[in-house]
Amino acid sequence: MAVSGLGPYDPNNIFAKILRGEIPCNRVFENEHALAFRDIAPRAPMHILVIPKGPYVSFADFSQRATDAEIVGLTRAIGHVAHTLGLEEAGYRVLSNMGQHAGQEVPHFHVHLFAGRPLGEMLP
Ligand code: IU
Repeated sequence: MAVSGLGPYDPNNIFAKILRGEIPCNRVFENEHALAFRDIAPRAPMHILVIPKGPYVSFADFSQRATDAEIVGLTRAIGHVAHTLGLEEAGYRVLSNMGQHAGQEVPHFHVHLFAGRPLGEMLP
């Protein structure tokens, strides 16, 4: 599926390689449908990426093609990471860049989880 200039799913994108174990990541959680790992260039004290294990380019692609189980699996993974890392009391931000105008760089759907400092009113 081609959306917002991202093109069809590229099985050689960096997150696909992480999922196949070809490139290491700093893993924090994994379930049947999702993997969570620390962002390589953190923009907050806690900056974690949560990605589906399936081949989805973006949020648009994921929301249209993923199964209910995959959507639940990814959502629960985000909540589980935030809960187990103790982020709920001070708060955190969940964000996904979709396509060119949002600045999505990696063409495998991912959700950012930011925490560990006041994040301000604007997005990071
Ligand atoms: P974006 O929403 O597509 O802009 O976010 C991509 C993120 O992936 C960005 O925060 C990068 O620092 C991060 N990242 C990573 O964690 N590991 C990598 O090997 C690469 C990018 I390339």
